[in-house]
Amino acid sequence: AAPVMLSRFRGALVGSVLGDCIGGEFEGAVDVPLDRVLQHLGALEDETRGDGILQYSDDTAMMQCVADSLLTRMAFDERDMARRFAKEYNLAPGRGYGSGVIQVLRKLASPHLKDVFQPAQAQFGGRGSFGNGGAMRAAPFALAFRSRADVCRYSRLGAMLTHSCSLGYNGAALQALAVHLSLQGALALPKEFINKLISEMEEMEKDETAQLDAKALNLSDFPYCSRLHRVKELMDRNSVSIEEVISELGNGIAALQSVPTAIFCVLHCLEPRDGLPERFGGLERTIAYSLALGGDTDTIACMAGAIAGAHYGIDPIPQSWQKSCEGVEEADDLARRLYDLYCLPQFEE
Ligand code: F2R
Ligand code: MG
Ligand code: MG
Repeated sequence: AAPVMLSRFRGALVGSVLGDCIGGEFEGAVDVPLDRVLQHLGALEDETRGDGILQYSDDTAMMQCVADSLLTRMAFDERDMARRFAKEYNLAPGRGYGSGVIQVLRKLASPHLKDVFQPAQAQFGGRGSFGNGGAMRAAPFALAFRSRADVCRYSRLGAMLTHSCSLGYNGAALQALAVHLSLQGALALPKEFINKLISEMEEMEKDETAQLDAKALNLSDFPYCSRLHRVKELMDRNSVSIEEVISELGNGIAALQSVPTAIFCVLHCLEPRDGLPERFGGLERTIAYSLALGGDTDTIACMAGAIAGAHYGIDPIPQSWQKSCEGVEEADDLARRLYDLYCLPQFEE
């Protein structure tokens, strides 16, 4: 039976934290043999290791800030969200933040700052960041807003607090949309799921700024649509190697090289896959496969974990995995509270 909506909400945020914590082991690795991934996952079942042994990184720290802000303000409030990012960074600066975004977070801490979007706009010589830091924390927007238009609008604005390049904020909107559709059960029809994402991104990438950014970076006119078409092509193939996925979609720290990849991981792992244990459920397969790609594993697994968790719900996620990861209980609590908020009339269209 399809999971109920509350279970999907909990699965989304818990899946996101699991991907971050479990994926952190291989972040930056070039070659990750599947044996090593399975060994790492097998160790999660060792009850003598202690609870919360795998710590979360910037991905979860910022996702918690997004969720806390939406819950407290019961709306998108850019000043509140920016303040929470800055405070969280100040409290725990060692969570593995991107080297550029640190400058933004320091500026956001200033009580004299008038425009909270300005520090992000000054990044990279005024071009803004195209990193995946906006996308990695985007899932709560899909849990707070019912309409697709609001999910897009607010996930983009939330990302713009640190990522002013359109590749950065459009990547965040794509991730939030994927979680939104997954919550609605859209992954039951994978082809329609990817087609919906493509048509939404076509609208977003028509924008003049998006076209100019793509040109400045020597990319095709509709960079996300083009990657999503590649996802579709890979889905149609009987067998796909890890090397092909990396060369077609990427596994890097840029949003363009990681958000479509995370979406592919979820789609590819809807079915059992060679090399992955038969006892694994869909979310376990998705996280295992994300790790085997190497590169930005914590973030790709975090984004894939959120989309997959929204599809499968909380119930099939192994307790041993949940117990091994720091921040799972907090994520579960945030998801329950976001569900209550989602059910309120003022969040309806
Ligand atoms: N930072 C990391 N991992 C590095 C190692 C961490 C290690 N564990 C440790 O503790 O030492 N991971 C986290 O960063 C990613 C999200 O980054 P975010 O928030 O997008 O940051 P930033 O700095 O804005 O962008 C990341 C890098 O992308 C390049 N870049 C972005 N825009 C650019 C532009 N316009 N021109 C040129 N380069 C650009 C830069 O190299 C940035 O530093 C996640 O993986 C998260 O897990
Ligand atoms: Mg990280
Ligand atoms: Mg990362």
